[in-house]
Amino acid sequence: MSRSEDLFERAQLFIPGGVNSPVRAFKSVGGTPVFFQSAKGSIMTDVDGIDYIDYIGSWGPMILGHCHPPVVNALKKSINNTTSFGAPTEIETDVAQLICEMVPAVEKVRMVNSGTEACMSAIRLARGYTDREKFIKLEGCYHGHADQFLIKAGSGAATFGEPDSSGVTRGTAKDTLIAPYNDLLAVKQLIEANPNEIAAIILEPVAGNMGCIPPVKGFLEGLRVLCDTHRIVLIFDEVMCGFRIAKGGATELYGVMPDLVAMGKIIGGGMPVGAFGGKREIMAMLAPEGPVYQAGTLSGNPIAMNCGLTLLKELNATPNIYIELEKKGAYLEKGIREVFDNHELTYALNRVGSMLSFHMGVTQVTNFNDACSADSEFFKKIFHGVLKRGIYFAPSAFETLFVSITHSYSLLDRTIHAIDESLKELRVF
Ligand code: KE4
Repeated sequence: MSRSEDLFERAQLFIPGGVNSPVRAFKSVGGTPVFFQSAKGSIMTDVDGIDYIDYIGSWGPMILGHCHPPVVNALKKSINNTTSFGAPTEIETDVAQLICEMVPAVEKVRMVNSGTEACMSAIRLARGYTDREKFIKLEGCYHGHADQFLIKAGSGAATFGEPDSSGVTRGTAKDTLIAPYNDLLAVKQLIEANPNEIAAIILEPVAGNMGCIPPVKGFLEGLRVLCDTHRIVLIFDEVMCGFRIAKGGATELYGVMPDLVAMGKIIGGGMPVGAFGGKREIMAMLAPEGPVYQAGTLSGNPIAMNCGLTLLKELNATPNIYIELEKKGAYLEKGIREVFDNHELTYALNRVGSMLSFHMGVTQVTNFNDACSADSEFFKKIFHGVLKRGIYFAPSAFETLFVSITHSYSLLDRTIHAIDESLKELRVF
């Protein structure tokens, strides 16, 4: 028995499902989750001392690789002052100012401790600003585990949402309206069916939680027009794609300005950090300035801020990082396409910069339904085929692969080769 199997058995005695976040449990791919003990750059080492090329990167934060030396040094230095004051510090303003400089839509920003907190606070703020209760979510986008996001559409896009998790009340679900991703007409119909009742539209401008799905041409622009026409707050959830697809995120890449942006992951570099920010007049509604309450004991934690400031400063000062990420993402995409084509497979591969995913058995994935119709059984076989060859993909067909700046071309070649070898092995049986 491997140490991971041992540790998983023990973990299940004390932690629900043996994990502190469901996706880690390998439920959708089967098998025992790998337990890790260390990581450096793009390599993670499991508890049996086996190395893996890591494409999760802690679900996005490790854009400059694990244990990036400047980040480690910043943490070592800051830990000697305290782990938390629970009082204002200069570094919080340094981080806030840098985010405002980097992200075009952000004029003011509030730090929180997770992407969930960032998204749920942004919705509350939009409701307070517009004095409206409903909001539109795009099917397949994930905004964290706050009740109002754990909703799926009833039959047809015009009905109210239904709870997608037990424990979420119908009272909560009725205010969450759902439309298919990339379907501007469905969003327009929801707005017309709920005149003057919708506070916000929230979406991942580049979806990463149903595999990677970019916005189709005109989709983001169309949402902007609808929000301007109907005084609806447009919220970009950039917890995953922020600071990754471009220094200024989706606004820089697609030229569409949201009213609020939810952020997370990269700004903490692996430490628990989230943030939400946007137009000054909307952010002015937030306590203690305005009537919308939001708080957090560890928000703006100085250790996490040191990590985030060090990372963001480097991203801000080194535009070549994004050129490099694009090149490496394109290299990996090309290699995977060549392997799939050589094996005469049907697949859809989506990529935006260093975020990419592939779905088997389908030719295009532009929304959640497309993603659901893919062959997830085939994905599972590829996942385990590469895992045993030392490549660690996200343990779900509904996630995204992240390339970091530390993925060398030889590691990318090893990844492409592992996929090819896995497919050859599958053909034999
Ligand atoms: P957290 O609360 O997990 O920090 O962030 C929630 C969140 C919000 N918005 C987007 C676009 C996100 O991708 C996430 C979290 N992403 C998942 C990965 N798909 C986190 C992994 C997990 O749940 O363990």
